[in-house]
Amino acid sequence: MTEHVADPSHPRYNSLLMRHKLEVAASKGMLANSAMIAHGRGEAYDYLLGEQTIPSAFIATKEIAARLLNADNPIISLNGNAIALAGEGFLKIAALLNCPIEINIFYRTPERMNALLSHLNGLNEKLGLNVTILGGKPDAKITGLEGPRSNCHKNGIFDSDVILVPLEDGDRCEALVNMGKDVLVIDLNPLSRSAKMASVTVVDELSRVVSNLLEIIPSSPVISDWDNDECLQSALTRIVETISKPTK
Ligand code: PTJ
Repeated sequence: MTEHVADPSHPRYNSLLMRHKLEVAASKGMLANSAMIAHGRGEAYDYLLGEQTIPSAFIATKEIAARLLNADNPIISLNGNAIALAGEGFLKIAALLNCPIEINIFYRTPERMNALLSHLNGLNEKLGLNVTILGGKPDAKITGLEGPRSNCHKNGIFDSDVILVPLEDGDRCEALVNMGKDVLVIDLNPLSRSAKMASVTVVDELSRVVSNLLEIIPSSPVISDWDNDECLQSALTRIVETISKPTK
């Protein structure tokens, strides 16, 4: 990144860097018009969580790593925001898991798909990886969903048994669960429909989750007896604690 964003000593440096990544991605036509609004909602929750990985989110990240490692056909489904914020990291995770990435966006246009495919393919080449990137030629539909957001690849999302979906929309999450898949969601909002519908929800900022996954996956974690409601409750408890702390 050549353009000066802010001094790394700035207290909100990470937040400014992420916003800048989204601005750059928007200028390349990669993002939905409402991408910044979605990000802003995430920032608000992140503020309330202390802008850090809370212990329950770290445990949830271990659980998703274990489930992805244990899957027969794991897949990572990425949208515009996820690719803009952490495209490189997701490619490295896919390489570790030896699984494909499928670009699957809510606001699907051929122009956005081309911009996202060429961005991820460029990163794949730059990193010297050989991750299969799907999404360009969908030949199947997510059962029970209408419109372009149901388009998917038969040898990708459709046939997967375990799917990692950062920033998923509630309807699609529900449809994927109804297809019998193990649906692993990353969402800063513990109250969202996706967070509540998922098999495992990591309530954490997706770039932090990516860094954590890159550390955790090589340690081969094992699947636990998972209680997702308890995990969501821990995040809500943390938010309540933040709000009720007296201001200095
Ligand atoms: O690229 P597309 O077409 O698939 O469109 C993507 C957006 C994000 C515009 C679309 O999916 C959307 O409108 O999303 P929502 O319904 O606003 O939901 C976004 C959810 O992600 C919210 O619950 C946010 O709290 C959460 N979120 C936003 N940024 C992050 C995040 N969670 C984790 N990490 C983030 N960086």
